Amino acid sequence: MAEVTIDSTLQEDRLFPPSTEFSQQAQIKSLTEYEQLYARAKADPQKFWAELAETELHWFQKWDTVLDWQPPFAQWFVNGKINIAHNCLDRHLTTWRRNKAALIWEGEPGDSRTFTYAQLHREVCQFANVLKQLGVQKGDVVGIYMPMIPEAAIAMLACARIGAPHTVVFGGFSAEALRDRLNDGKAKLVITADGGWRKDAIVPLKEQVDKALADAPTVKDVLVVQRTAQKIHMEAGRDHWWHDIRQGVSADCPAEPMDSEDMLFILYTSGSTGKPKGVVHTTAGYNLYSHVTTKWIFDLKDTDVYWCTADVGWITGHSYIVYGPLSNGATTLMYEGAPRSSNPGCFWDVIEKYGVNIFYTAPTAIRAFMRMGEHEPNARNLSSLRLLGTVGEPINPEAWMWYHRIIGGERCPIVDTWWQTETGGVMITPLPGAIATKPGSATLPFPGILAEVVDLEGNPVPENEGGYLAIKHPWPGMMRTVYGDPDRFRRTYWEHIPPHEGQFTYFAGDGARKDRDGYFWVMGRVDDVISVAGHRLGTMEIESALVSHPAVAEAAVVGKPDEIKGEEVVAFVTLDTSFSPSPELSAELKKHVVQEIGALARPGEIRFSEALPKTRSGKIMRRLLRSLAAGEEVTGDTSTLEDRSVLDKLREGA
Ligand code: 7RM
Repeated sequence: MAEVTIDSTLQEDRLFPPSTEFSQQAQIKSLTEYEQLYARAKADPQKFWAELAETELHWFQKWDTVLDWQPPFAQWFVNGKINIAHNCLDRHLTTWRRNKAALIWEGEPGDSRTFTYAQLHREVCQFANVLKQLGVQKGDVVGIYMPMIPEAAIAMLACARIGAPHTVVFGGFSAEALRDRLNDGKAKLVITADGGWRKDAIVPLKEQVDKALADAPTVKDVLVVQRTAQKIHMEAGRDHWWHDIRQGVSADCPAEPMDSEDMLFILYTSGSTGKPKGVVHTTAGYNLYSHVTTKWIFDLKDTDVYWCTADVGWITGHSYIVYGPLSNGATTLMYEGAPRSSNPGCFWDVIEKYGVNIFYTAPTAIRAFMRMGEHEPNARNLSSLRLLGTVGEPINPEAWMWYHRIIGGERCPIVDTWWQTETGGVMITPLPGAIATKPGSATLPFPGILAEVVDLEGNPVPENEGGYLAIKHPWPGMMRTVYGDPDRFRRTYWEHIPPHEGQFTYFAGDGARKDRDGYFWVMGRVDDVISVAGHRLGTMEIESALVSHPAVAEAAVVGKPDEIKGEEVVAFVTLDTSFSPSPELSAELKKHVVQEIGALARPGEIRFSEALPKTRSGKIMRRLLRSLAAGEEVTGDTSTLEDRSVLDKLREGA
C-alpha cells in the first residue's frame, strides 16, 4: 500500500450556502437542480453534450457522431462545421447585443477603450483580412506575443475566424522561450506590439521578437501593434505596422466553416521536467465547453460586467477572458496593469470605475493583497460585486476568508475553480447558486465530468484519504494531443493509472481527497509530495498551516533529502510587512505547524524570503526551491519564471 495515497490532515468545517436571493436569480438554482443535471449527464454524457451543443452554439453544419473515442484520442461532434469567432461575434449582431459592450479595456497608464459587439466584429474581420493578405492560410500557425491590449483578443479571434491556429506566448517570457515555441509550432507569422506597460515600465516586446526571430526560420512576417510608441527596429520586408497595413483593407471577412476537430490553438505548458508541451485544443468541443462552464459557473447575466484578471497568454485568459464570455454575449473586461507600488489599489479602482459584478483572480494575488492590508480595498466602493472566483492554485482557508470578508463583503459566493490548460475549462467548482462552499475546497465536479480520487490501480480511495485526481470519461474541452508528439500525450496523462473497469483514466497530476459530502480538496501537485518517515504529505496543507500564522503572508514547502526520514520539510516563508525574520519567529512557526498538523510535518528548516519564485500566472515553482533546499544547482526549464532576480536573492540568502 505504500506510495499509493497521500496523508491528509486539513480540517475545515465552515460551510457557506448561497443566499436565497442569489440562488433565486442563478442559472442553476439549487443543489437538487445540480444533482439532477449531474445524474443526467452521467447517465448519458453524449446526449447531455449534444443537447447543449444544439441549443448553445451556432453550427454551419450539424455533426454526425457526438463522440468518437479511441482512447486516449477523442473526437467530438465529428463532421460538424462551426467557427468559434462566429459564435463569439457574428451571431450576436442579429440580436439587441449588437451595440452592447463586448470588451471594456483599461490600460495601465489609465487610458481606456470600449468595443461593442459590432465594433469588435469589424476589427476582427479587418485584422483577419490583413492576415490573409500576408499569406496566412487555414492551418497556418500564428504566434501571438502581446501585452494585455484589445488587439491581443482581436488577433486571437482573427486567427480563429480564418482557421489559423494561434499559439499565444506570454508577453513576460524571454526571447528564448518565444523562439522555442515558435519553432515547435512552425509559426508562419508573429503578431506583437512595440511594447506593453507593466508595473510602470515598458516591456520591450518587439526587441524580444527580433532576438527570437534570429533563429526562427519559419516566421516570414511580423505584425506590430503600436502601444507604447517608443523607438523600435522595423525590419524592412518582414515587419509591418498594424495601423499602416490596415489602411483601406476591407472589414468584410466571412468566418471560415471549420471542421469540429480542426485545431483552434496550441498553448504551451511547462512540465516539471523536459521541454514545454504544446497542448492542442480543437474547435467545437472547446467552444462548447468554455461556453457552458462560463455561463453556469459565473452565472452570467446580460447586465453583468465580468472581469477575469488573468493574462491572455494563460489558458484562463483564452477560456475566460476571450472565448467563453464572448460566446455568451457577455461584457468582458480586460486590464493591462498589475498591482504595483505606485498604485497598490488599482484592481479596486477598476472594480469601482466599471461597476464590476463578477471578479475572477488567483490565490497568489489575494495573498499579496492580504499582505498589503485592508486599507486599499476598504477605501473603494466594491458593492457592485456579486460573485468572486479563484483559479490557479489551492486557496488556503485564510486567504479564502479574507477574500470573502474584505472583497466580497460577506455577500458574494466564491467559486474556487479547479482545472488545467489540458482540460480547456473548469472541471471541479461550485455552481454558485446551488452548491454551498467550504473555504479551501473546489467542491463538486461540473456536470458531465466524472472526477474521482483513486490509487495507482485506479480504485477509488476511501473518504478523506488522499490519492490521485483522475477523470473517467472524455469531455468536450479536453486537450486532444501534445503538438507533434501523440506518444507523449499518452504517456503523460493516460498511462499512470491503468484502465479501470474498462474506462481509460485521465491523470491530472494533482493529489486530492474527497470528504464525506463528496467535496474535493486539491492538495497540490503529486510531484511536490513530501515523504517523511513513510508518510506522504501534500504541500497545500502544510503551507496553509503556515499561512494561518499572523506573521506569514505566503509559504512554500519542499522536501529535502534526509538520511533517516527520507525527506524533511523545508519551508520558504514570506512575512507580513509588519514582521521581520528572527530565530524566535522561526521556532514559533515550526511549533505552529506541529500544533496545526502534527510533529510529522514540522519543518526542519525555515527560510525567510522577500518573494517566492513564481510563474507569471502565480504558481510557486517548488521544483526550483527543491534544488535550492538540497543545495543543488537549479536545472531544467526556468523560462516561465516571472522574476529571475527572486532566484538570485534566494541563493544569496542560503
Ligand atoms: C487553470 C490553470 C493547472 C494546475 C492544476 C493544479 C493547479 C489550478 C486550482 C489548482 C487547486 C484550484 N491551468 N490549480 N486551479 N489547484 N485548486 N482551484 O491553472 O495548466 O496553468 O495549471 O494548477 O495543480 O493541475 S494550469
